[in-house]
Amino acid sequence: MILVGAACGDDGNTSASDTTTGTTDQPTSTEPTSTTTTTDNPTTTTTTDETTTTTTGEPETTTPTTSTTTGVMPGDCAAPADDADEDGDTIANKDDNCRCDANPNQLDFDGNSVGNVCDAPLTFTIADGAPPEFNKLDSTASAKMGIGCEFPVSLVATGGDVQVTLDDEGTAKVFAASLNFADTPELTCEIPLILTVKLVIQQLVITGVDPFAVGFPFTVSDHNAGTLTGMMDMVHNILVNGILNITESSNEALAMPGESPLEDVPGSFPAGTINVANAGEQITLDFASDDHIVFQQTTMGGLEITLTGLTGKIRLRQ
Ligand SMILES: [Ca+2]
Ligand SMILES: [Ca+2]
Ligand SMILES: [Ca+2]
Repeated sequence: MILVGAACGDDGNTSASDTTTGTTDQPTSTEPTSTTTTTDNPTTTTTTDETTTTTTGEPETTTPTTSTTTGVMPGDCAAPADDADEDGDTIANKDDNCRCDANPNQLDFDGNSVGNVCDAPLTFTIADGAPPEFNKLDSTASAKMGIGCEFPVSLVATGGDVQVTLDDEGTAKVFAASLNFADTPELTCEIPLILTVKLVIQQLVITGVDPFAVGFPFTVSDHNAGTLTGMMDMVHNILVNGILNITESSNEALAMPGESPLEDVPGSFPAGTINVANAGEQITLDFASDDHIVFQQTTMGGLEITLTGLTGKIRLRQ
């Protein structure tokens, strides 16, 4: 859907908030707002859930969005609207909401007259003005060097987006395109008689590797519109990028290097729940795992940092 692309670009711009260096790629977002960040920027009209923006009223009416493209249906299909059945799904081309891909159930979750199978992925971005209890993942980091220590970490999501695809059987798959997190304040823990670890996690970005399935315990017809509530079926892989900045050691001989880049460090999200509400306008990722290992990284000095857990919600909107 075209709305998705536009919204995604705008939110990517604001989401960077205070990061000085362009952390992610997103080259397009530089021109209008540059440094205005998260204030209610008057120029852009994308703040849908604020109060009275012009675009709030039902972004998707029933048919007009696709009516402009007369002959060709989405999905790169040039089959004419005739009585033939191009994809053999028993639905004639003229009635088929996805002419070149078999979708006998004709499911259309977002009601845009294009079948799920032909829809572009639903893209959800970090919700504007989400309350603090959202967009925060609490976790625990540990530092090990023979003996270990632990300290709590609160990761605050500041941007990014997640995509959801639905098929004609009611199966959903979720893909974490990117999730950006604010830098953590300094975290300190002491490994007795060895060193004091002062750690700051900077420019943390989590990216999905593969879409992961979400199971919805309903019938197929329940997937056609409305609210979906499902469960991430299994732990799924992510990639972690960022910087572990270890700022101080109490033992000169074991002083750590100043920075330890995290670059494509394999990690994984714990299984959790997922909610897609209001015909796909909003999605909430709910993580609840106290002991799951998200990622591990060993610094040049041999100090192993482990991030475990992840409990909290990330709420996104389309
Ligand atoms: Ca057909
Ligand atoms: Ca079809
Ligand atoms: Ca659709």
